[in-house]
Amino acid sequence: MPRVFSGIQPTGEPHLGNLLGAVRYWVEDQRLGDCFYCVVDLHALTIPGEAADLRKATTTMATLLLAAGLDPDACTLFVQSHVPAHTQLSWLLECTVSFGELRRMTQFKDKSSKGGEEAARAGLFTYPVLMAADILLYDTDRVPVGDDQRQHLELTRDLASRFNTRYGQTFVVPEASIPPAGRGARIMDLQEPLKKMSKSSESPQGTIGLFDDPATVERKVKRAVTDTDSGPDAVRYDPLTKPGVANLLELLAIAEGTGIEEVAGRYTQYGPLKADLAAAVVSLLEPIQASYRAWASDPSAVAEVLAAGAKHADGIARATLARAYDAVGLVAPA
Ligand code: AQP
Repeated sequence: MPRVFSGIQPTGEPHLGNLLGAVRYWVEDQRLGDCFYCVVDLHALTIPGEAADLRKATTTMATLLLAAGLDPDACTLFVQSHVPAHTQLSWLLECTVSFGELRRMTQFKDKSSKGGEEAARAGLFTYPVLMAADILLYDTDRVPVGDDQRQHLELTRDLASRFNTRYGQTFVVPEASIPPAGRGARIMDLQEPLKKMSKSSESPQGTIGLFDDPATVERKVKRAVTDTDSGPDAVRYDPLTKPGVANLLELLAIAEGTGIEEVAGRYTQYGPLKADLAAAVVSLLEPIQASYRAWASDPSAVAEVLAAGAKHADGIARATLARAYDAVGLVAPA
């Protein structure tokens, strides 16, 4: 069975992009591989936030992943900070990566652009290295992620190969598993369809949260930015010239489990497309929200899942870390 690893940051309310670009694939994969899924709470510290919010968001995210369909009997679900090897391996990889490589990471440029590089946390700069450690600790073959993580995955592969060349075979070099174009690789913001939907978006109206109620979903979809085209040809899938419409068509095709062209062929106007999309998203979210309420009513069950997950993950992560420590010449305690 291939080893699979992926993570999600508890940095705010998870959204449709997280679900369609990543989490639904995690659920599909969980019986096809030996899967490790992680709430990467240490990554959340790279941007400003309150301790109480992080505490709450971590539990919420883990609960939501269970509600979305992760089965603790089929996969390993845990919280990153519960397994100390993540930060320990990260240091070895910080001593493997170059400053120039980290400088080229577009997510750092994007996320530091608001407050400026001078004020950005050093952790925001080095976070791709911690992500590499997350992945490499589990001898991961495949990493299901959205398209925005492509560059970080390439860096992870480079670091694994470099480490292996320098110190001898230590890590498995993982493959990124990114959904094909049009199948959730990059769900766009409904208000700014040239930007990806994001938890930290400045346009909350453009982000459909997984906890949004039906009225909110309907409002956001109805107000989604399209264009002024009209006529029988207006509803067509063309992400380059009609990004807003293309995003709506992609969302509806995924929600219905049909093809984009088939969906596009059914409409000549944006109004009915939006109405059907809103209904499809509500149907997609309702069972997740119901399951969330059930899991959330039993926090100790969630805590038990996470404790068991961390125990299992810790055993594997320790073994990989010991191999890496030995490879670089660190002397084990007597
Ligand atoms: N818009 C998106 N479309 C498809 N996939 C997406 N992912 C995120 N946004 C989209 C994928 O979701 C997984 C978890 O992402 P993350 O929370 O770890 O971090 P992120 O990629 O930085 O996501 P956000 O929502 O934009 O969070 P913030 O605002 O905190 O940075 C990943 O596999 C990601 O590719």
